[in-house]
Amino acid sequence: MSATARRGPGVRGLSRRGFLAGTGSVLGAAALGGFSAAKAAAAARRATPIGNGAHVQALVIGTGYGGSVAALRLAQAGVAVEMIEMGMAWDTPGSDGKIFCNLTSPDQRSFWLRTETKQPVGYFLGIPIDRAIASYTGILDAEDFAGITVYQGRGIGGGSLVNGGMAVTPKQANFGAILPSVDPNEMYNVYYPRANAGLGAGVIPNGWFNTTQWYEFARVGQKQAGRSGFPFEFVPDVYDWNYMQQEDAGTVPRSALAQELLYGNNYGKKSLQKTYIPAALATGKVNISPLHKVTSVSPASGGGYTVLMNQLDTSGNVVATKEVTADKVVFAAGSVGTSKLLVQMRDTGQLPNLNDQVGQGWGDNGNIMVGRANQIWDPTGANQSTIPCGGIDNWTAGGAFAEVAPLPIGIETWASLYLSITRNPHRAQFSWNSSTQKVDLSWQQAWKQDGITMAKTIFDKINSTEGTIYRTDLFGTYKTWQDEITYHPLGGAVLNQATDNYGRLTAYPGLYVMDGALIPGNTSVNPFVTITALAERNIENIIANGG
Ligand code: FAE
Repeated sequence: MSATARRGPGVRGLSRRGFLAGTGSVLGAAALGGFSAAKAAAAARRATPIGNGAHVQALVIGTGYGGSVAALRLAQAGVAVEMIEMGMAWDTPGSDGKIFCNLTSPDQRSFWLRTETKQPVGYFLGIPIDRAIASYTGILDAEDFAGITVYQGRGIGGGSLVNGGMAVTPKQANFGAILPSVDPNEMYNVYYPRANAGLGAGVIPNGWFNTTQWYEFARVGQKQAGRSGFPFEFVPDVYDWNYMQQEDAGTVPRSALAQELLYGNNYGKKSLQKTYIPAALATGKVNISPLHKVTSVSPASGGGYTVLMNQLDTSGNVVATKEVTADKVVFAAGSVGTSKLLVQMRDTGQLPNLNDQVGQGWGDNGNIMVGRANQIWDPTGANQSTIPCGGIDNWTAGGAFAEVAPLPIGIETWASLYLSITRNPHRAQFSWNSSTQKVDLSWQQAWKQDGITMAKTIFDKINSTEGTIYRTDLFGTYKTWQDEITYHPLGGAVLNQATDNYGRLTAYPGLYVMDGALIPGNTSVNPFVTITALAERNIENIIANGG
């Protein structure tokens, strides 16, 4: 009997409350095939950690978008699935009664194994605002490479725990440049709609947008875009907009309206913890082990694959090492996590036949942040929702799509903040460094200049129309552009290059890539809808063809 069958399915260490809180599970039930919340809760109650020596049918590394889609669809097809997640379960309230901390009071829960926060907007009035925290397996990882810091979510739900929830489908005209080997009709007729329904994406109600104090920052962004001749586009988000209006009315606990940004969201956001993951659990075929980090995958002598992992405590110490075997392994550890594992496995001889495209084609989705200083008569509001709702589209003419981002610090700043996605053409590669025994990334900070030039096609124009200037106090002292980070790592195991056209690592039957690593560096908009839709497409093909 398999270890899975012996233990019964569940979420190791997850409570019923953590997975079924909020309104998202209702939507998930409708969109994901009528899963039973009661069944998911029962699965969560039966949970125990994966055992050393277990044999599993399918092992999924990572619980972000790609991993959650793969687990749900495999389980619905009758396959027993073990999900392995290096981060925490995020289902237990801290001493303040909340699972997640907020932006202005970050504590140990905020960052993954750091002794000081590393906030993307790390200065105010040119003064550093990072603060000391206890080292802990917190929710946001700021992973440093030589030329860039890559922000990623850690925990069950991956990036969905920390992101802004902007659920943006790229314009179909741009799709050919994003995933050239994928049939766009199939994506736009089947898989994007399936992904958006499963994720629970929706647009802010217009009447409320126009009147609420919480979106004054976005209305200023809209007005200024229009005055400079740029379209401002409302974009869907997975936040429950009805819930946010109740927050405004004071009838429910606040989350988006309580400065919850970057470090998790306690109530209104439909993260994967409220959609795909409980739907997967409700099948009765899925188990999840949090605080387990996969370190190696190699062919097993009797067939299938040997997977090694470290079980961690909340200080990041290894408390157990485990060896399991799996018939199939799905790499869904995110662009960086999957690429690092595959490059290391190839170059240290565990998976030597992975091709030379593995590790290539990595990009930052052209991310660039900037702030503008508005005129005194254009305040952006002391009270700002943490959830963005629109962007400025200048992709075709200038290569930039700028999300109008909040700066919810509770005081009037007169600042407009933007996260731009640009058509930055540079691509980096991952490589194994035998002297440090780590995987390096060849990205250079200077490459961000192309993104800055593209973002300036929007903001130079707006500054000129408005008679305003850039803020130089948010990312350093006299530093205009945040050119040291990305929120959107993409690539490293590109579809139809490192894998076949559906994510199979063909040199090793039964190994698949299912996450942002498949996308070659840019999606023209925020990426998680495309990652989800592509995973829906790929796993359907893999299941239909028997793996
Ligand atoms: P991801 O969600 O990162 O999941 C990978 C999972 O694998 C994580 O839970 C890892 O902890 C886990 N993992 C990694 N290595 C291992 C290992 N060795 N063993 C076990 N587990 C492992 O991957 N995108 C949007 O579309 N809209 C937004 O509004 C948006 N805002 C963002 C804001 C922030 C601050 C950040 C950081 C990202 C944002 N993103 C946004 C990006 C989005 O969250 C990201 O593209 C997806 O989460 C990537 O999905 P994957 O499935 O590739």
